[in-house]
Amino acid sequence: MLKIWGRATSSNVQKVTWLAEEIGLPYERIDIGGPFGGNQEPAYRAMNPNGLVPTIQDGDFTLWESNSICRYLANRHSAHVWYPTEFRARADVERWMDWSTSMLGPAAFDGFWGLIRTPQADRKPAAIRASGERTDKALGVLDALLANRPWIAGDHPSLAEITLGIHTYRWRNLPWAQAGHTPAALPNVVRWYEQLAARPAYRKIVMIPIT
Ligand SMILES: N[C@@H](CCC(=O)N[C@@H](CS)C(=O)NCC(=O)O)C(=O)O
Repeated sequence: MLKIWGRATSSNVQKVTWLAEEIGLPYERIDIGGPFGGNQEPAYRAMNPNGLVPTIQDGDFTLWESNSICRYLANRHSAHVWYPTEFRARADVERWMDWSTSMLGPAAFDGFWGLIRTPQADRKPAAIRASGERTDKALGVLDALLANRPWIAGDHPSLAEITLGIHTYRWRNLPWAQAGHTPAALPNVVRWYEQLAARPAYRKIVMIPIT
C-alpha cells in the first residue's frame, strides 16, 4: 500500500492525502514532522534529504516534493480528469500548480506564520497585513479567471485545485482581523471555495484546525 510520510496538519501533506481521497487510492499515513519530530532522523533523511514532509513510498519508489507527488500519483493511477494528458490542457493545470508555489504560497507565508506560529507578543502586525494584501492581490488573478469557468482548468477540478485549495482554506480561516486586515471580497474565489467545501475529501483532509 502507498505510504505517505507527514503530519496531517501540513498543507503540503494535505495535497497528497486529499488527492488520494479524491481518486479512491488506499494509503497509510505516518505522522512525522512538527510536534511528532522524526524528520531530521537519518532514516527519514535517507528518503528525503530536505528533512521535510511529505515523502511517499510506492513499492520500492520513493518521492518527495508535494506537487511532483501529485503528478506522479495522477499519472500512476490514470487520474486524467485531475491531470489531463492533452498537452495544452496539461500545461494549463501545471501553470497554476507552479503559480501556487511561486506566487500564492510566498504571498500568504508571513500571514500564516505570524498568526499561527508566532506568540501574540512577538507578532509583527504590519508584516501580517502586508502578507494579507499580497495574498488578496494574487487571489485577484484567480478571481478574474473563475468569473468565466466553474473550476480552474475547466469543467472538473484538477491538480490546480489541489495545490491552490489548501491555501484558500487558510485565506478564508486565518484570524486576519487580529492584525487589522480584512480579506478582499473576491466573489468568484469564494464561490469556488464553497464548491471545494462541498467535497467530502476536502472537508476531511483540509478543513481541520490550522496549526
Ligand atoms: N516544497 C516542499 C515543501 C515541504 C515543506 O516545506 N514541508 C513543511 C510542512 S508544510 C515541513 O516539512 N516542515 C517541517 C515540519 O513539518 O516539521 C513540498 O511541497 O513538498
